[in-house]
Order: sequence, then C-alpha cells, then structure tokens
Amino acid sequence: MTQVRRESTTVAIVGGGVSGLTAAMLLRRSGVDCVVLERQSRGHVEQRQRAGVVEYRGVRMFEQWGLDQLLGSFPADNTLEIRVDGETRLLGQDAYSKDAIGQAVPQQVLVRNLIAALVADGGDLRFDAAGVTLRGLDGDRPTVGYTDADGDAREIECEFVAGCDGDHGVSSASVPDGAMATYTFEQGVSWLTIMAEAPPPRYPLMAVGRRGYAAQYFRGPKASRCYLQCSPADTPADWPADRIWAELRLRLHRPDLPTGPITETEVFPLRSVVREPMSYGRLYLLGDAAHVISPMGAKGMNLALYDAEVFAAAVRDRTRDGDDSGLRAYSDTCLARTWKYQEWSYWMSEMLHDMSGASADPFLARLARARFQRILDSQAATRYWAEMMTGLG
Ligand code: FAS
Repeated sequence: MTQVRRESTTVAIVGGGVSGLTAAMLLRRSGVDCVVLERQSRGHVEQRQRAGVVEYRGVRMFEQWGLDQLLGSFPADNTLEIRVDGETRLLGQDAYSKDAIGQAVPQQVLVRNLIAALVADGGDLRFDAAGVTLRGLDGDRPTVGYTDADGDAREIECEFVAGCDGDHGVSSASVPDGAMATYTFEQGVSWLTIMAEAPPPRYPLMAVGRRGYAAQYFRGPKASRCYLQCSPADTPADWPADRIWAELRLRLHRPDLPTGPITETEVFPLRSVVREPMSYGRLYLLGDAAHVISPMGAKGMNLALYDAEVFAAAVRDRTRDGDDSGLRAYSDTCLARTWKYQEWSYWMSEMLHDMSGASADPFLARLARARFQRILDSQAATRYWAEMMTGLG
C-alpha cells in the first residue's frame, strides 16, 4: 500500500507561472502560508517566453507591495508605433497621464525573479509535481494530491486552492459540470509567433497593410518577439527563416530590418476564453485558468497579475481579520475587469486586422480605418486608448 505523506497549509497554489508565483509572493508578504505545485521543472518555467509588457497598473502594484525590483530595469513602455501602409503614427500613453508609464518586462524574466525572490524568502515551491488532483473543493478543507519529484505520493490539506495552471490545467477541469460557464470566441485569424535574437525596434511596432498584420516587440536588448498574420492552415514548416524576414521587411516597411537567429516559431489561432464564475467552493481560478485573451492588447499577463493581487488581498483579509467579503466578491471583481479588457482587445484586434484586409468586406476595412483615424484625431478617443493601455481603465 503506497504511503501518502500528508501535510497542511492555508493556500495550495496549482501552477508556477506568473499568476501562481505572484499570488505566492503577495500571500507571503501578507503572512499567509502557501505551497506552489508546478508540474514542469524550474529550468523549463524560467526559459518559457511569453508576454513582454507590465502595464502601469501592474508596475504600481509591484511598487505598492515593495517588489518593484522584480521588474528589473527594462525600458519604459510609453509609446506605440503603428505603421499604416508604411506611414508611421505614434500613440502615447501620456495622453492619459504623464506618469502612468508601463514597463517592457519579458515574462520569463519576471518569472525568474519571482522564483528567486520566493526561494530567498523561504517560499515553498515544488517543481516536477506530477498528477495533481483536487478533492473536496465544496467543503471547508479541500485536499490537493500529487506525486513529487522522488515519486512519493503527497497530499496537502488546505483552506483555499488557487488554480493558476493555465487554460488546459487540472483546476478548471475539476469543477463539476454545470457549475461554471465557459465563453469562447475564435477570431478566425492566426498568427505566426516568432522569437528571434534580433535587435528590437525603438518603440513597440505594429503594422497594418494589404499583406496582413505584423508586429515586432522588445524581449531584450538583442531579442525580439514578432508576429505575422498567417493562414490558419499554416504550420511553422511553411515559414523558413528567409521567408519570415522577407515578409517582416515588407509588412513593417523596414527594408533595413536587422535579422538574427530565429529561436522559436509557432502558429496559433487568436481565441478568447472566459470562465464564469471564476471560483467554485474553495477553488479560485487566476490568470489563463479563468480567461485567455488575444495578445493584441498585451493584457494576458496583466490580467493574471490583477487576479493574483485581488486573490491575495482577499485571503489576507479573511485570515487576518475574518473578513471574507473580498473572497465572496473575487469572481465578480475579476470578471468585470476581464470582460472590459476582452472587449478592448477585441476592438483593437478587429480594427487592426480589418485594416489589413482580414475581413473580405471592403466596407468593414474602411470602417476600421475610420476607427483608427478617430483614435488619432479625437482627444477623447486617444485618452480612452491610453487609459486602457495603462490598465487604469
Ligand atoms: P501560465 O500558463 O503562464 O502558467 C501556468 C503554469 O501552470 C505553467 O507553468 C504550467 O506548467 C503549470 N501547470 C499546468 N497544468 C498543471 C498541473 N496539472 N499541475 C501543476 N502545474 C500545472 N500575453 C501577452 O500579453 N503578450 C504576449 O506576447 C503573449 N505571448 C504569449 C505566447 C504564448 C505561447 C502563450 C501561451 C501566451 C502568451 N501570452 C501573451 C499570454 C500569457 O502571458 C498568459 O496570459 C500568462 O502566461 C498567464 O499566466 P498564468 O495564468 O500564470 O498561466
């Protein structure tokens, strides 16, 4: 009979990505015990490249919790360059406020810094945790079972479970049928996503035109994340390096575009998912476990950071003051923000793709250009755009 090692804590966190690690850091800062279970190795999690911008609201959050050193010293993210048929237009977030400046922070760097800070602080992070199972979520003391890196069966009894394990994780799958609604939207557009050891542009760069949408962003002094709108039927094999650079030069209108080794390519369909409510019994879903958003507005990581702060503050108030109002409001609070940014990302994505001919309807293409022109011409529209970019919307 397999011996199960049992223990208990206040919060069991499933998933050691940006939402799980941030929640763990804020909980520890609040004096709340927690254990993080991550199925991948530390090395894998620390090198996985994803998002690249922490919006102003997120920068301010790290400052308020005395953790701003975890953001590193990367450049401010204040201005976006959009090239429309090769013509440059600059959009500044200072249209909303001169001080509300975000920061370019490669997600894997923030993850690495969070792990190092948690370990240094005595945090309980367990990598290579296999076969995680959740039981008793509708009771007062749920348990999380898993097999540790040595192959031993373990069980953690806790007060709350934070499901931070992404869109395909075990947490959302552990919610009984009918207890949660899942809203999905397939945008019908796919992107080739490229990581390259090539110098980034001066400003985050998007380009629209008849060849399709393209973008290039900072991911390090010598690293760029690029996107190329492509056919949903495409695979990375259809995009050898020469073709990628040739297409980027054309769409970004940068004939002198410096190139470099391409380290990663993937074709993914733009899709959005929202799970409602974002909690079930003692299980709370954070980040991509609750919502997936198109990378167009750079809000994926930022929504995950927001959920982590709302959850940590709610658990702190419950364990310290016996006040569970934050936990009861957790789902509504985070869903209100999630839908607001889903709507904004859809608005941006529809506009920029229709300007690039994604919709075969020339009337819609002109509507999209009129919408973009309004952002440039109308102070109110520029201010709305900047407000959403800062995350203060
Ligand atoms: P994560 O997916 O980051 O972390 C979940 C963690 O849970 C993972 O470490 C996983 O290994 C672990 N896990 C899963 N199942 C488990 C189990 N059963 N047991 C234990 N652990 C388990 N957003 C942008 O804004 N801009 C971008 O450019 C951008 N690029 C992206 C590129 C890709 C390929 C992807 C997938 C997402 C991208 N995003 C981007 C969105 C991204 O930033 C997510 O929103 C963000 O990673 C969400 O963070 P988490 O919720 O922590 O989920």
